[in-house]
Amino acid sequence: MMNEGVIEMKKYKPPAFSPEKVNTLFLDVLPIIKEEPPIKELESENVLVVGDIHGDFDSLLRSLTIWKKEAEHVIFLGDIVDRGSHQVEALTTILYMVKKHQGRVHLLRGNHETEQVCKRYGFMDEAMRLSKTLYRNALKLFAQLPYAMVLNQRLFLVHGGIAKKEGKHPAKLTDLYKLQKTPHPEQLALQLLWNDPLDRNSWFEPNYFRGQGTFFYGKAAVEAFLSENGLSTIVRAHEVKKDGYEQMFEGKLWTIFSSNDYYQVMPHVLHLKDGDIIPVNVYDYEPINSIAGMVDLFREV
Ligand SMILES: [Mn+2]
Repeated sequence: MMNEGVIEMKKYKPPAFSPEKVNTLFLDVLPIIKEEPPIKELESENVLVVGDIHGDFDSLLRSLTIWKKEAEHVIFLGDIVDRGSHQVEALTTILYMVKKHQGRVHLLRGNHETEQVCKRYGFMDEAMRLSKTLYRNALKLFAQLPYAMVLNQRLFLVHGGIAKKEGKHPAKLTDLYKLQKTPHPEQLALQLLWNDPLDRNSWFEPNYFRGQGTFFYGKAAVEAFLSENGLSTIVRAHEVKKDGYEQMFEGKLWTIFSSNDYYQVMPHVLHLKDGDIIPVNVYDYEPINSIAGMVDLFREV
């Protein structure tokens, strides 16, 4: 079995959370998220990027610890919920940090932050067990999450990837700035959350693996998108990678995966510092007390 050490090590689990406290937080955070544009912009030379969490509370605490110790900002690329064992707790913890450290903790939308998907892969059941109101408020939050972020006018951060517009060409940033945040994202937004790269010198091809309206994008599409928008690199999540990360197209595209709860892989985060992109194994860090202790705020009494 791979990663034996990982399986034997201590995994941090949250206590039972109070549905009332969680719901109050969701209502507090909604106006903060609502104000954010569909495509966020950020300037910082010291950023931590976290890929899919999928209810892995332990990897989340470690990722937040890395951010606290090493970086100025932390950006979650979505897919916080579904599949794993502590989805409500993971979402609650991130939203608490969004509120407490406003402007330094950023959450983007993944394809699982959508009712159609989260009613099939676990989140609806887990949230409804706590409270129906809580589930409804989570959906309201999901509908207001930004689709992507442009970092330092150079990097494009997004859950799935670039979107096909007309003919073979990718949608430009100017197209994406016009997107509306909505419970059921329109075609271009949906592609940002769902599309996958394909290691070929191609443009776009139908993505039968993900379903109708989604595409694979190849190297030609990536290079066109980057040069047409004056960007250098795409950083995305959405696909499990056995090492926790992978680069493609001579480093022009990175995939990051930060969960160990569902797929037994080594979860990583990416440290974007002074122009470098550095993969960090989350198991190199033990959760610090100020991070591990904050879950008590939501403890059921
Ligand atoms: Mn995904």
